[in-house]
Amino acid sequence: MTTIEANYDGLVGLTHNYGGLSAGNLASDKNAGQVSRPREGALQGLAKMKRLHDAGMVQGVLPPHERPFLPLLHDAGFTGNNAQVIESAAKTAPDLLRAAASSAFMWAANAATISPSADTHDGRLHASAANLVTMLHRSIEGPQTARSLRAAFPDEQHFAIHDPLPAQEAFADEGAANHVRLCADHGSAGIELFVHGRLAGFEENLKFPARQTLQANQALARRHGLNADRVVFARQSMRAIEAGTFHNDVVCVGAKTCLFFHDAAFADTKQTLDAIRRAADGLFEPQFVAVSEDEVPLRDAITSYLFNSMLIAMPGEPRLVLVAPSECANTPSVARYCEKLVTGNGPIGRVDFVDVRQSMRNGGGPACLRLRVVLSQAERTAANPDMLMSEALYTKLTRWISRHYREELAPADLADPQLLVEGRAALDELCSILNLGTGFYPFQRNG
Ligand code: SUG
Repeated sequence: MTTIEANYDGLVGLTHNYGGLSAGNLASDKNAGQVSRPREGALQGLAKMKRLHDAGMVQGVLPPHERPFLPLLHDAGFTGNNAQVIESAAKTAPDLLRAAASSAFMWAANAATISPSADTHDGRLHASAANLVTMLHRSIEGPQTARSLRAAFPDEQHFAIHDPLPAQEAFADEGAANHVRLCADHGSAGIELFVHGRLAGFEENLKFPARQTLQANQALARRHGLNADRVVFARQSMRAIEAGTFHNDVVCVGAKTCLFFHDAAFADTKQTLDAIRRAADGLFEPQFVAVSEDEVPLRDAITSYLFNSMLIAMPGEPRLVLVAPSECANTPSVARYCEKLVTGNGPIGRVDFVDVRQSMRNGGGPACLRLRVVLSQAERTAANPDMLMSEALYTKLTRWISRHYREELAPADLADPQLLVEGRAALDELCSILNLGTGFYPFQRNG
């Protein structure tokens, strides 16, 4: 077995809901207050994982975090028993309760930034859990994400799992959603493109927040021990952010030697592409697939999430496959573009549509739901097998979701203390399905 690229997907959580929590994420804003369908959302995510597993890909599972997250409510001064804390938060601070109840951890592309061992100085795979400090509801994810990653990749001889960067706006970090690795083969040294929306310390007059800083990206490249000549730092265009590109992966995705992006993605496209060519010099010839405003207006790219597709080298397929959200097939400019893409002789040979609509309504496409992890043969052997998809795990998780997840969740349901009780029972059971032990969640350790 050679080096492969695995996908670790976040399981959609039991409290999946439309909280309208993410300014600058147009879908989250548009669907705020709608009734969500957690069970359907979890099954859609699981079906995507199964599809890739069946196609011969290595597929991992990242467990949901505990929600509502009482430590946030305690820190904010709510006291009493669990039911009292939830009920008084619902009455006096409903925004805070929504943040504490968010299932946003499901978007695993934001969980961490990963540098494969072929790129790092010490020959280990480096992963940094993201601090996600820009959005309150996401700023509570980092420590539990680090725990999940340590469970999935326990052997320190092969894996270096870093805690999140300091929780300060100068280091605002949203994980792999702003990171692209290009390479000739997964196992050879590659180049890593880090994209930022702003520079720490400079006030930009932006309509929406830019969530990643250059300083965070520089720190990640340093901690991962990357070769500076093989790293590119590029800035998102202000136009893209203002149009709703809260992460670079809304307008750009890359795989192997191919970078697929919208013309509006980068502040300076020529400079970015030149830097990529220089970084790749001697390793491979980058292939750029740039989509113009005439072909696909930025607005359509953002609403359909064309670029939030998974771009993958599927076993047995000569060209890359774009696993795109089904919304792309229903957006005329994007559907036309996809036709043209596969009939051409470029690096992308097929488009496969998946239904992840429950996630899409909160601004999370197929690529948001997964964290890519390149694994050598030895690393694949060292990865925790209990967190990898199989027929048996798929069956167990399908049953677990059907038994524990609510069919519908309306905003008012977040005030129901029973949701916490149901969630804890479900996560206790999940710990035995995934073999995570008895102290994996804070509530199991502290009550
Ligand atoms: O951070 N949505 C997420 C979507 C993350 C998508 N990830 C990537 N592009 N990689 C976010 O904005 C909405 C939650 C709510 O409104 O209930 C939310 O957090």
